[in-house]
Amino acid sequence: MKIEVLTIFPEFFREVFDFGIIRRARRAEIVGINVYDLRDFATGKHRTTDDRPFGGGDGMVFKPEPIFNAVEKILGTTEREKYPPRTRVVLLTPQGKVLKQALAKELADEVENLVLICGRYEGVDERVNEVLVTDEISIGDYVLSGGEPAAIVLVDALVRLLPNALGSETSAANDSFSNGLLDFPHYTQPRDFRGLTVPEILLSGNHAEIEKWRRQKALEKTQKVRQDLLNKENG
Ligand code: 9D3
Repeated sequence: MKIEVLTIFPEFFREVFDFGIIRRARRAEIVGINVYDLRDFATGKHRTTDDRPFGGGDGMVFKPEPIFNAVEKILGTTEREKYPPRTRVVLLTPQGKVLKQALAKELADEVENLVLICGRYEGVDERVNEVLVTDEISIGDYVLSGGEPAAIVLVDALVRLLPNALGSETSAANDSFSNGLLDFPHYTQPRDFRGLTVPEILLSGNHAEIEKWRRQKALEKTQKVRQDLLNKENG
């Protein structure tokens, strides 16, 4: 998968994509990530990327031109119908569809070229949506200062789902959420840490009973903090 990130804060991304699974996936050429400064695609004397909203109101709006120029440069066209196959242009926005594991899986499976537009200010000129954007995505119901942290979250969720991105020791199939439940509790050495002991069952060697215990704990935890996950429609 190739991922192109459009932002007015390219520095925001420099280090986050250079650690752990993402770093390894880049080195193995499982994913290629490029970050572009939208200002480089702005024209005019001041190369501004934003302006005041028509109709009035607070805040600023991203101008369409730098975003159109960047997409044209990256994809060779600004016509959705002429995008290369398996291309998605995603706008990270509070108005988007909320990211869930199923959407991450869909993108990981279906997309070869992913362009991420990070919004800022009060939003992006609607013509960007009308013409360029194939998907609007939010990462949840809380207010961020911009789309950049959301883009990082999306990239992380996607890259670990790409074939061979995880080491053979781990598997995305074992992840919390893939069975619709939260994870069970984990313990490691020492058996007695400051008088806090490890549940006996985990030391028993009885793998069938351990399995049962873990499933029960996962269910209890999910019931307690994420009742919504137990309703199938929300999976
Ligand atoms: C507080 C301002 N809001 C009402 C006028 C609008 C608003 C605009 C832009 C709120 C947040 C933002 C910046 N956020 C994002 O661009 C964003 C986001 C988010 O805030 N939450 C969850 N997912 C995302 S994806 C992009």
